[in-house]
Amino acid sequence: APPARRSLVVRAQSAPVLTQDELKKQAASKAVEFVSSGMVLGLGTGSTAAFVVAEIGDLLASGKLGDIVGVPTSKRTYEQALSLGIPLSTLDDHPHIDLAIDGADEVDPFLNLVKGRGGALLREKMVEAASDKFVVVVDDTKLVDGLGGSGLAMPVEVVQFCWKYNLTRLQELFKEEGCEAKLRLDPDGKPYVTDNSNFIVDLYFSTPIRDASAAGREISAFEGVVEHGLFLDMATEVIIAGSGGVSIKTK
Ligand code: ABF
Repeated sequence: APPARRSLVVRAQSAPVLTQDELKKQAASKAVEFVSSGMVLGLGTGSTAAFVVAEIGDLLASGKLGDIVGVPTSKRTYEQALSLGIPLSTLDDHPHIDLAIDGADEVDPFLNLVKGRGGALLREKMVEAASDKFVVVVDDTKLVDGLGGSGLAMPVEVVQFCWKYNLTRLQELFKEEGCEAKLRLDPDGKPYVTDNSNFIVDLYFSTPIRDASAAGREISAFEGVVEHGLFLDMATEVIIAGSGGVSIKTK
C-alpha cells in the first residue's frame, strides 16, 4: 500500500498584537544600533527613551559596548542612567554630542516634533541641539499631519514670576487656532515644577498650528518664556514602530 500522505496544514499566522510598550521597545532597540563605543550620547527622557537607556546599560554591562559618556536630559534620566552604571557628564564638560536619542509627543511628515509633555523640554532641546545626530523613537500613535493637531498639549516652559501674564499672552497669540492655555499641575493640584524650577503652560489647539516656525519665534520672543516644545528641523532620523513593523524616516 502506498505510504499515507502527510497532509500539510498551513494555518494563516496572524501577526501578534503588540502592546504600546512593546512597540516603544522595538523602536528603542533599533535606535541603539546607531550607538557605538567612544560616543558621547544625549540620553532622552520619557518611557520610550527609558527603554533606550536600559539597553545601553545592558550593552555596557555585557561588555558589548565600551567607553561611552551619557549626557542626561532630565533628573529622572540621570537617576536611571546612574543606577545602570552608565558614565555621565554634562554639556559644560561635553559640549559636542555625537548622538542623541529621545522620544517625542508628535511627529509631522517633515520630522518636526512636539516634545515636552514629559516636562523635560528645556534640557532636551539644549542637548539635542548640540548633537550631530538626533534620532527620535516613537510608536506610530505619535504621527500627526500637522503639529498641535493631536489635541494634546504643546508645552511652554515659563519662569514662575507672573506666569499668568504669560499664559494669557500665549492664549491670545494663538486665538485663531482656538488655543486654550493651562498651567500644568501635579497630581496633587500644585503647579508642576520643572528640573529648572520653572512652570509649564500647556497650549491646546483645536486646529494644527498654521506656521510652526513663526509660532516658535513668537513664543520665544515673550519675556519670561524659557523654551517651547516645538523641535523644528532638529531630528535627523525618526524610528517608528507600528503593527506593520519598524520603519526609519531620514531627513
Ligand atoms: C520625552 O518624553 C518628551 O519630549 C516627550 O514629551 C515624552 C515622550 O514620552 P513617551 O516616550 O513616554 O511617550 O521624550
